[in-house]
Amino acid sequence: MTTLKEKLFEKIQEWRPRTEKLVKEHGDFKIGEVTIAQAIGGMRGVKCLTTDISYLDPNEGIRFRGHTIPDVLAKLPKVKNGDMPAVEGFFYLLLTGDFPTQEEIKEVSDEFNKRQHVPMYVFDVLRAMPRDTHPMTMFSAAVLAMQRESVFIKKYHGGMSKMDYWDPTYEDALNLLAKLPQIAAYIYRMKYRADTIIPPDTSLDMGGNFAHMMGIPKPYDDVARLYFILHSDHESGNVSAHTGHLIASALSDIYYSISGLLDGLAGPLHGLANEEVLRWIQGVMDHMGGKIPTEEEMKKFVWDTLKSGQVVPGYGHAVLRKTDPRYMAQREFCLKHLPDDPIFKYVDMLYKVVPPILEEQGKAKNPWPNVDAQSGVIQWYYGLREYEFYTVLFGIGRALGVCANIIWDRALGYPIERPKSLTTAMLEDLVKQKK
Ligand code: NMX
Ligand code: MLT
Repeated sequence: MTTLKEKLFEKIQEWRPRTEKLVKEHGDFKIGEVTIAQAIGGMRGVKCLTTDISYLDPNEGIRFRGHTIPDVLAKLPKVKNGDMPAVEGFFYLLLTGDFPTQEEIKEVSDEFNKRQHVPMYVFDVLRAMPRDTHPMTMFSAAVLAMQRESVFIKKYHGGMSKMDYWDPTYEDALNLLAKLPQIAAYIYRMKYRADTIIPPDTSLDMGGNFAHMMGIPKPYDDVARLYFILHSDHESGNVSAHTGHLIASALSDIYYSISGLLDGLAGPLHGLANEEVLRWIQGVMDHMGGKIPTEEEMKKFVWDTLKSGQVVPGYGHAVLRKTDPRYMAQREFCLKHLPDDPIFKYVDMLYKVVPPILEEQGKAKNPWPNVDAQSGVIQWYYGLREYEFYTVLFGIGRALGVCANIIWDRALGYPIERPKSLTTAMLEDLVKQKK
C-alpha cells in the first residue's frame, strides 16, 4: 500500500463512527425545511448533501478541506522550478485533509505516472468521431469507453464487502485521473494542431506533463496547475459534482460517473460558461474592430445582451454572493503575467461595468463574477485560442474533486440517492390545506 492509501484508510476508519453516530443517534434532527419555491426552483439552498472535501460559504467562497484558496496555494509545497503547487499534492490534501510533504507528493506523482498509459482503443474511438465534434463530447466519450477497465466492477462481480468498496474505487480513480491530461491533450492536438500528437514525459508532474503534451512553454505548466486546483471542487451541489455523486450512488463505477459529470459540466450555465465568456468578448471585439471599448460602449453591450434575453456569461452564482475567490486568484495571475493583454483589459472593464448593471436590472441574486469570467483570458494569452476547449480544462480539475468525493462516499457507505417528487396538484392541495 502507498502512504496515501494507508493514510486514507486510517482516516476512513476514524471517520466512519462519526457518520454512523450522526445517523443512528441523531437521524431525525432537522437541518432545514423545504419550500415550494425550492421544490420547483432547482432545489436551491436545500441542505440535503454531505461532503467533507470542500465547503462553499456564500460570502467567503470555497474552502478545500477547511482551507481557503490563498492558504492552499501558500501552504502546499511548490513544484521545483515553478510558482504553483503540484496537483498531485493537492489531490493528497483533498483525500486526506492533510498537507503532504514533498516525499508524499512524489509518491502520488509516481503512482500517476505508473498508471498514465492510455489504451489504444480510446484514441481509436476519438479518431472515429467527426473532427468537428465538441471536445467535451470527445472527452466524455473517451472516459466512458474506458469503463471496461473498471477494477470496482470486476471486484463487485467477484463478491465484495460494502466496507471494501472504497478500495477498488480508489484504484479506478487513480487509474482514470492519471490518464485525463493525456486524453485531453490528444483531443486538442488532434483537433486543432494538425494531428501532431506529443507523447507524455513521465518525468514531469501532472501540470508540467500536461503543458508539455499541449506543446505550450512555461509558465503554462503553472497555469495548468492553478487551473486544475481551482476548478477541482465546489462542494457537492453543483451540477457536475452532484451528477458524479448521483451516478456513483447507484454503484456505477468511476468511469460512468466522470463521463456523466463532464456531460453536466458541458452546459452553458455551468462549466461551458468559460467558452461563452470568450465567445461573447470576441463578439464585442469584432463589433469594435479590435479597439478597446469605452466604459459607455461596454455598458451598452451588456444591456443589449440582457435585453435580447441572454445571460451575461461568467456572472452570477447559485450560492456565492460575492466575487468568486477563484476569479480573484486568476485575476492576480493576470495582473502579474499579462496586465497589458487587450482581452484582460476587456475582462477587467467588465468587472467594473457588469455588477452595477445586473443590480439595476434586479434579477440576478449575485451580480459578481464567477470563476469562468476570468479563466479564458489566461488560456487565450498562452495561445490556446480554441475556446470550445476551455471546459475540458475545467473537467480535468473537477474530476479530481469528484473522484475524492466518490471514494469517500463509498468509504462512508452513502446509499443510493433517491429524493421524493410531488405533483403540482399535491403542492396546490398542501397550500389549500394550510389556508
Ligand atoms: N446574466 C443575466 N441574468 C442573470 C445572470 C446573468 N449573469 N445570472 C442570473 N440571472 C438571472 C437568471 O437567469 C434568473 O432569471 P429568471 O428569473 O428570468 O429565470 C434570475 O437572474 C435569478 O437567477 P439567480 O437566482 O440569481 O441565479 P441561479 O441560481 O438561478 O443561476 C447561474 C445561477 C450561474 C446559472 C446564473 O447566474 C447564470 O446564468 N449566470 C451566467 C452563466 C454562468 O456564468 N454560469 C457559470 C456558473 C459557474 N460555473 O462554472 O458553473
Ligand atoms: C462550480 O464550480 O461548480 C460552479 O461555480 C457552480 C456551482 O458551484 O454552483
